[in-house]
Amino acid sequence: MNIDELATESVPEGGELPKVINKELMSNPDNFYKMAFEFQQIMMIYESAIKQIETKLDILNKENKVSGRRNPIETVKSRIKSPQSIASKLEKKKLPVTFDSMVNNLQDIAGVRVICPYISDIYSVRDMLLKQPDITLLEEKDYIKQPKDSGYRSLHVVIEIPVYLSESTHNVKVEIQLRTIAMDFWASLEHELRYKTNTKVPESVRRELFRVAETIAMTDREMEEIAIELQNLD
Ligand code: 0O2
Repeated sequence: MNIDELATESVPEGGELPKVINKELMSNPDNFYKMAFEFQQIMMIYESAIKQIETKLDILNKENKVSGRRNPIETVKSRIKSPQSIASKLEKKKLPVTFDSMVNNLQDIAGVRVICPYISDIYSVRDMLLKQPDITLLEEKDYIKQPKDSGYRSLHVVIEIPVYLSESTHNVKVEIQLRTIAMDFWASLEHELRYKTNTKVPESVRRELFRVAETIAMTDREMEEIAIELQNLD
């Protein structure tokens, strides 16, 4: 079966996600190819949504540059959630591991991380994005004002953006995590430490990580105060 034939085939609704090893799928190659093709199509739409957000952020950056203003965005990182992560998140939430289920229940298949120099930049970038008419805010979690028990800080917004294809339009959810360089430093290392540890992280280490997060948060606030002080000298 070639790819054009696959495109015209109707795919059964709510097919199982193609996991890396799935004996049932592997024993039926036609079924496997159909699902792999549908999965690829879905992921292409999520990738397009990410591209649109990246372009918007790039334009905002360029606008600030030509206006001679300080850049509120340090770095932008994007990722599409891997099939394994999608399947394990659905399983963890006791939801069906199907295409419909992942599209309807997961908000972070497309993820964009915006790293900003200062805390106030996070809220400026958020406002600049949400002002745009094709972006709809679905959910906001402010882990800066209310940090997680771990000490984790970031502003999470889930937005919806239309992706226009040749014959259809898809409203796609994208999770945007906005954080400072300091918050990102903590979150990246803490994530790696947890990932590398096979055993449960001891309570003493959790407390230590929390304490470091507090120190980092204080440094963030101090850096912002210094920046404001210098700005006022101009
Ligand atoms: P990955 O690989 O980063 O994508 P939900 O996603 O809404 O179903 P929840 O727990 O309400 O579940 O989501 P939340 O807490 O708003 O966001 C989850 C994401 O935030 C995580 O994604 C991490 O990226 C980040 N995050 C949340 N808490 C912590 C933390 O304590 N430490 C670090 N380093 N990151 C955190 P995933 O899905 O875990 O993984």
